[in-house]
Amino acid sequence: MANQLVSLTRDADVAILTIENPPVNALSPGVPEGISAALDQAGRDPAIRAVVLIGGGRTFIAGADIKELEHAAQGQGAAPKLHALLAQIEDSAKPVVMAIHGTALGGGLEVAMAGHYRVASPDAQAGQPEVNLGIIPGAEGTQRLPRLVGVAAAIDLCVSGKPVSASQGLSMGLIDRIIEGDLRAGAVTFAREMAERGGPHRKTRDRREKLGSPQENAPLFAAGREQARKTRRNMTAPLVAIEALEAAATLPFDEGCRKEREMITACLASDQCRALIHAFFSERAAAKIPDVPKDTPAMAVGSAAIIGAGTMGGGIAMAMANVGISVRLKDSDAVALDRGMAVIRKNYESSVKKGRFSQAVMDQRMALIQPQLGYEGFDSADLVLEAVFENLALKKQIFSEIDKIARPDAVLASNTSTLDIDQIANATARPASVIGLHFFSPAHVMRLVEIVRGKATGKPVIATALALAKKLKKVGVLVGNCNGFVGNRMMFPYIREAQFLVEEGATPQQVDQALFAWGMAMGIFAVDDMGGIDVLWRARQEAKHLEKPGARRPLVHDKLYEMGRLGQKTGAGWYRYDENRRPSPDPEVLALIEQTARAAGIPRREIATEEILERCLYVMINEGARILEEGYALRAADIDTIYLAGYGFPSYRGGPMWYADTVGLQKVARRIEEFHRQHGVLWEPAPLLLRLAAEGRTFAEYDAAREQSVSAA
Ligand code: 3H9
Repeated sequence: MANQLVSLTRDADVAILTIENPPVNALSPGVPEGISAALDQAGRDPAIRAVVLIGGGRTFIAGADIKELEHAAQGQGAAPKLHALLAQIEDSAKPVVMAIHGTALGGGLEVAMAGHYRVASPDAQAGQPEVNLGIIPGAEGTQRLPRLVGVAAAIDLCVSGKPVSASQGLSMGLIDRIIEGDLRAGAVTFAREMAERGGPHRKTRDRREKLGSPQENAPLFAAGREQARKTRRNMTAPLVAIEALEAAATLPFDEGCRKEREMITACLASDQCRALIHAFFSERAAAKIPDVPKDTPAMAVGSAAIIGAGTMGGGIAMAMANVGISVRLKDSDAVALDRGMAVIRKNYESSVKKGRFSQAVMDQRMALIQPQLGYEGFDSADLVLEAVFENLALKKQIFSEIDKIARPDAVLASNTSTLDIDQIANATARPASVIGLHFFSPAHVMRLVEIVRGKATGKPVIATALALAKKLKKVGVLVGNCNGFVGNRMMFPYIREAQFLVEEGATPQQVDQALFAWGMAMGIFAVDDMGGIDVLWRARQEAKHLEKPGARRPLVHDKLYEMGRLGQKTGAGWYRYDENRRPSPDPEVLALIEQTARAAGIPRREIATEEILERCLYVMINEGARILEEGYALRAADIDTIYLAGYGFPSYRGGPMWYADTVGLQKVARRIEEFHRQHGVLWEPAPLLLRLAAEGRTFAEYDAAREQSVSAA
């Protein structure tokens, strides 16, 4: 008998097994058993000649249940066991046709590959995203995939983790037919054709024709390892996946499977896996706001009006146009507007050149962006968004202007990265409509949007912002209104500490190299040069009133600003840049640092990598703990999501707060106390951190306890 998660129906001589495990038909406990029982039943029924396996709802199978994997990774259970099911499917005397719509991911694709045939809707996708969770395809995927698509394509799928479309799948041999129209009916017809054609129906495990020879494969595996090291720096799973694919190409199927099992077991027991699973669930948890339930009415934003055609305004306009939102892009300066539109055009042209989309798509997107000097059409936009530079007085003036023009129900958003959203909101007569939408540069690429909730921001406005982030394929994280919000508030002490380190004897490249090797996408000085020395300088001027009296201040940044060394855009900042924006250390800066330190009486010494890392990371974590306790972030996990999606923090370390948990809060607190003694007031330990450390708890446990108390309330 099938069960509640898998139903068995008939279309004459074809059995249809439908998985009903919303939302994504993960292979949770009961699903493999249900498939197995239904298959058994279909096998025994003489009237049945073929079987179709299909997903109910919006998708085929999105993979193993990641909750189960999480338990296994924490040593609290075993990984899901799918091997017996896969063998049963493959050994079925009646042809089994997998009918794929939505996504066949991870274990979902592995189940599909055990079928004798695969058909798919035109918009279906299939992939092995396990590396994103720090594991490898562990249900024989590394053994069947290269048998179907060849070694090169299998390496690419397993290392990139990116899915392929149905048509790509068709051309690589993963999909046998694309079904236009009704997938279920098409799959039944296909299954009947296969039954009529007669057996034996090919088993993927028996196929070797695409596995290649050791000589052919050696350069492919070498290139794959190179790809893994470049695109998945410091990550273990992609390299292990390649090893498993090597086993597929050289060993008999069963032996390859045995190796794969050992490998996934080791991956599951790794810190990287636990961190990446944390990152997966944290990203999804961010959309859940306790006092803004899912049914809060939200507006579907279809049109936007943006003020400011600079880097941010232009990038946001592209992000909107990319998902079909029409945009009015206003700049009061005609030259700036032309320049902004030229940058947008250039970005799109470069994407067309790289084959990311066609010229026709580019034309459509360009047509959605209407440049203008005035406010015409702003009275009909769903969303009005200000993206001028960080100056509170200017932003307040703009908000008072748009207050007079915008539709009464429009959302009024500021892209401020640090400023007080309440003061901005109070420049209007409708503060409930005002919210911060802090995009990150380049806004059409970076996934993070900090959604800043002011005192008066209405719940429907928050729901609209969250829905908009999802529509833009970005990660929206709700934060409170404090200087720098969450991301930049933690970034300020981080960059400040890095500067203290160079004043004390390190060099910018030594600091950057330590951070990069540890896993950061970029060193902090390189980030400052990219963002613009003037941008940080301006943010500091706006936040001068928040400086602690008597606290040490970095000394070199102001000098770089005064010298006009504004970073990449002027060819020089902390580094010197060539015409291709490649950085090199600049003796002038090193001399400036030394001279400044000497004049200020700061003794210089050798600084070890460990100290660089501890001071840069722990100062950030300490601020994160403060933010959490003050309620400006809802969860430690939200802080992690912000750092992973917007600040180049290595995903396999789970985010700053998760990383602190893995180091151990007692150790982190002890070091912060030591730094406090050595360096003074800026290192004052956050009370929450001290408390958790004393209680032997973690930030993750703190989140879980808060979640429980919220759901109990
Ligand atoms: C694997 O298969 C291992 C095997 O090789 C070996 C085993 C031995 N499990 O993302 P969404 C939840 S590894 C459990 O917002 P979308 C998600 O948490 C797995 N839950 O929707 C969320 O819950 P909530 C390989 C899952 O439409 C809800 O579904 N597979 C799973 O934007 C909606 O998710 C993957 O890595 C899961 N597998 O995107 C695929 N998937 O509403 C991971 C989703 O409570 N999943 N949930 O917050 C995805 O990439 C996206 O979720 C997907 C849908 C593209 C499917």
